[in-house]
Amino acid sequence: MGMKCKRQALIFDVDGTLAETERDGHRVAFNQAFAEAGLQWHWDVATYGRLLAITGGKERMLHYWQSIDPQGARDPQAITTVAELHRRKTAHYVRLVGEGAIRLRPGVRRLLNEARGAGLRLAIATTTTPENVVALLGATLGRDVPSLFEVIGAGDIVPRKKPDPAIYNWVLEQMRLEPGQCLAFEDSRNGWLAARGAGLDTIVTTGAYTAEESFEGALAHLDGLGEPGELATGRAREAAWSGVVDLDALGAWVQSGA
Ligand code: XBP
Ligand code: MG
Repeated sequence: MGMKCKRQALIFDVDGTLAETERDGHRVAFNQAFAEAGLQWHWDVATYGRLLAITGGKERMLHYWQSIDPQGARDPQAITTVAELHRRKTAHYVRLVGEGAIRLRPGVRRLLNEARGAGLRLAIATTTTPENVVALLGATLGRDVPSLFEVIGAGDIVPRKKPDPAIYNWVLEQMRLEPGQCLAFEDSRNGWLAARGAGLDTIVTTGAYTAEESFEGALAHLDGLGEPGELATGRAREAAWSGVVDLDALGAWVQSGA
């Protein structure tokens, strides 16, 4: 089991890592919920990029509210308002991904298939709402999501979101695995800090919103997983690297660090 990459399990972030969900998925859904509620709030692409520093949709909305209307955001009703907005936002997001608005990033399906074929265990560790994960994976990978990922750690199941390591610790506990038996896949600094905090080696594949972030000490820091004819580039084990991230590549990186 897992001989090829010398680990037993791969743990994946969702937003930004499996798919570019933020700009055309979450952001659009937030704006639809705001408009529906009669709010003048609108998050353009650049504004949303800055707001991604705050992980979690409810936390992000409350932070934004505090920044534009500190007094209103202090009202005891604010938490309820945010929760209701978030329910609407989740419904919009689930509908959007169900309509096929979001595709998997290149190489994701290939690596998941290879890992499954090699008997590796797979899990999810994400900040987003569980319904969103099921909707996205259902729309992109097909219906049998629970049979592919044995553990899905998501949303409010832990009290503190990334960069806190809680969600990774929870997933490791559920799987009864030590961090050294697993590899994590992330796209953002907040996600990488969470994985690192849990003691996990991490492959970072940056995307539209995270290309400028820094990841010193990550096992690999690439622009994607790559596909034949569409190679990933970046650094692995601090050396320049270009190729397709497969179990052989992962095994070589783990090996050289052992
Ligand atoms: C993802 C997030 C999430 C989504 C919105 O971070 O921060 O908050 O933007 O999802 P990561 P919800 O990829 O590091 O897990 O609105 O469902 O919270
Ligand atoms: Mg992410």
